[in-house]
Amino acid sequence: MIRSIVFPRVLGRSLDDLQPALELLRALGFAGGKEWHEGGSHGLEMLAPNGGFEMIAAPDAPSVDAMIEVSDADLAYEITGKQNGVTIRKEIGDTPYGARLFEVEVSGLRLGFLTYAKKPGEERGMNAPLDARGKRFALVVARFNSFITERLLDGALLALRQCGVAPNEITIVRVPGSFEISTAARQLAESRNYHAIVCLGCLLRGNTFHYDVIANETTRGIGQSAQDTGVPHGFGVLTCDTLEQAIDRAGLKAGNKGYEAAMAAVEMACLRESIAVHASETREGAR
Ligand code: DLZ
Repeated sequence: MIRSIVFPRVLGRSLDDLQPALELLRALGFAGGKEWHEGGSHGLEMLAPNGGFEMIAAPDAPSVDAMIEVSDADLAYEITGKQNGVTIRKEIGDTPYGARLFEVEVSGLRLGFLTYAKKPGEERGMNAPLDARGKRFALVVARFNSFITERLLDGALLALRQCGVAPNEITIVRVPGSFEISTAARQLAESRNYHAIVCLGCLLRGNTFHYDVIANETTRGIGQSAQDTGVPHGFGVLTCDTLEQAIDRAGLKAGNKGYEAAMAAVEMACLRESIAVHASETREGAR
């Protein structure tokens, strides 16, 4: 049920209050994680190779000692209700950011439990745990529009870290442009060294026909590599009309597509294993 844990700390009322701590932690090598800015409040995660915490600036801040992500907050709430000595501080409910959340106090410890919005199909059928400990990943990153693709890379690395992938299990390969991604991805997939490949690029529509040709070929090449080798490929190649759209999709308004592509790669790598186990169990059962 437990997915991850974050230690939120309210350090002030405005973003400026966070700057000294942010600068120190960055200087020491903490990586920036998820950020949110909502209704005058701000949250910034700082991640160590294992674990991290979230600094908050808010006029009326929630105060929990730890925020624990679970796979099903409603079920966790039900279980919590049967425990002795637990006071519910906040009833289970929806948050403005699409999560289900409740807060408790137990032995003087104030804990929040939350589940982010469920993906379609998550409740039924075969689900892969997003636990990629011990798995190896290769990331192919286009240098063209590197201003964007390096942000996609940051997002992808964050996702892999959150799924338990060790830094030495990650290989980063840079290629000139999106057109070259599939060639490198295929070679990496054929090496059988990786559980999944994450492809990151950014195609911006210019005034030429070139854009469509490269976009089609890049997509086809990556898809074909995935199908021919059977190795999952996360598709994190942005195809945008404007730079502004690309910026939004590389970490601002529309999330970070690199993060999403890496999460998809993790899920597919885990699912591939689950399907193989299920298939062999089904075969055994049929004997
Ligand atoms: C040539 C080209 C153009 C016009 N635009 C992009 C782009 O928006 N994004 C991208 O990743 N790459 C672009 N490229 C470069 C091609 O992908 C490729 O690297 C070159 O055509 C060399 O083969």
